[in-house]
Amino acid sequence: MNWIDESSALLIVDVQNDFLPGGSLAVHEGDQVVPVINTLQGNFKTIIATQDFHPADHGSFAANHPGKNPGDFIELAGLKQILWPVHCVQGSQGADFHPNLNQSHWKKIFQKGKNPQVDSYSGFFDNARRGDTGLGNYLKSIGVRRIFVCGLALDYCVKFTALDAKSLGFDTFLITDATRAVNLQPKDGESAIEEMREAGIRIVTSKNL
Ligand code: VGL
Ligand code: ZN
Repeated sequence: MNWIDESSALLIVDVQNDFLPGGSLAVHEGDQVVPVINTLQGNFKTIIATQDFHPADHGSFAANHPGKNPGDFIELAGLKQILWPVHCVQGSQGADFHPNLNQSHWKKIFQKGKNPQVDSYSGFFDNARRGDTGLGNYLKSIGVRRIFVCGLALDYCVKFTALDAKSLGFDTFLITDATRAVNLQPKDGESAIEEMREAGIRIVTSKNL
């Protein structure tokens, strides 16, 4: 109770059309986070969003690797990379935020995944931890110490964003009813929550904030 204080920020991860039902990388029930997040936004002074924003030639797209399919693995930036359907291409409707998501109080949007040579699940760093979006320094510069993470998808971008937030020293919370998992394997969402809990991230619901 009363977890939200003056130093708190709500971080809304990738609530974009391609991750919602009907999108190219649709997350089951992904649209159900929208009303929950809109209600949550009323409790925060600082609201930041991330946006997956790939060039069309991005190396994480199966379509850019002849003979490969979504779900196959390659090596990208020296890392094991799962291949995705084409999604969140810069300037496409799939990269836009859900039309009902209230954007009117957002302080800033941080885009990621713009380098075709490396994927970027976290809103802070690319997967090789070379590129930095500036999100961490920005949050520190405005006095944020506590971060509440929500959005899509729980087992990818939400998880890596929350783990990086924690590793950068922010007091980090995951809001479980404001996120949904891709679940390529049926338990991926549950495992992601367990991994976050073990890293010291607090697991909460929007009802007990
Ligand atoms: C995401 C896969 C590929 C996400 C982004 O937002 O969770 N997942 N790109
Ligand atoms: Zn992506």
